[in-house]
Amino acid sequence: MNPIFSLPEATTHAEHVDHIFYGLLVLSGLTMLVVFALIITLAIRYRRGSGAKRGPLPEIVSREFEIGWTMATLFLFAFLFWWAASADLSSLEVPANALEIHVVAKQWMWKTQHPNGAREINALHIPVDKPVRLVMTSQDVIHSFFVPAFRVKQDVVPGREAEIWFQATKTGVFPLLCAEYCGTDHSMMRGRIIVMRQEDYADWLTQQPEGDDLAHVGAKLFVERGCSGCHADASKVHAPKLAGLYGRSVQLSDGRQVKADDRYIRDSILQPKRDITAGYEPVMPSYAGLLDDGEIQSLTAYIRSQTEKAND
Ligand code: HEC
Ligand SMILES: [Cu+2]
Repeated sequence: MNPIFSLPEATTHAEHVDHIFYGLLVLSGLTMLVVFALIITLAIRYRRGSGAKRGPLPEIVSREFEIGWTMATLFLFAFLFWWAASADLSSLEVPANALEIHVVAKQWMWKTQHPNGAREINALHIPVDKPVRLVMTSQDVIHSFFVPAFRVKQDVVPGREAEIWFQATKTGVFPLLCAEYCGTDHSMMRGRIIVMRQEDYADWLTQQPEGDDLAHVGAKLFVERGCSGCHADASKVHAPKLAGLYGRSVQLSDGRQVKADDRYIRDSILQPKRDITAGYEPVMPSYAGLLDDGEIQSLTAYIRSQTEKAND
């Protein structure tokens, strides 16, 4: 429990953020005390009519003292910068074993999907003491995924994928809010994060209707939207085979090498003319406006699953 605001500290990140917050609070408090103490003593000492000496400053402050205290404050502030930056940077490095959950924001709800396909609306069940990675996108306007107890706030922008991760340290139910004004019912765009014991989460998951997982939905789209017409093994069109693509480095026709990650695949689908794979003609049509973000996530999951199969 955070002693001042009685807001639970429910992730490892929250503890880190709070330490920095209290560190800064104490430091600012001390600075303020020193400043006020000086103002008050000097105001009394040099008040009108007092007998205090007002001649030129005596030369008591040595050069070493000046350099010393300048360096000390410099180091203090460099330390503060490092301390706060390291918390932010570690929140960017997702642990490899993190549970991947997809989140789609829309006016006015949060839709979440677990790796096995189970879906929820305005709710997210997660296991405690396990890193969880959220891959988030918006179907319409900018929303912001805000869980105060986790000290996590991430804008979710249409046309992009945002990623955050956290590791819950306490079981319980914590409010989820949208922190970006997104229209009439913005204030109703709320949900609950339910942190469960790991066994309970596993049980809960088996009780959910299976739902098609992303890769299955993607496999269907791959055929329905005509991708397979060019990319299938049997196709007559000269197009790259996508099995084994995910995570590999791709040689582009302009000589650059890029890694085939989620972003590359997304760009390949929406702006195929931008990065042309070496050895192929730029004949792939753009799917911008034809596929929504959820469909692109599904297609990406499908392409990734093909790679996992190829590697098995
Ligand atoms: C008209 C044939 C055609 C269709 C339809 C097509 N593609 Fe492509 N695709 C290509 C060709 C040719 C390339 C290689 C040239 C390039 O990079 O644009 C390519 C490249 C790609 C790449 C990058 C592959 C690599 O090795 O770097 C991805 C990913 C991809 N397509 C996915 C898709 C998806 C998903 C769909 C369906 C939504 C689709 N394509 C539909 C022809 C097609
Ligand atoms: Cu919103």
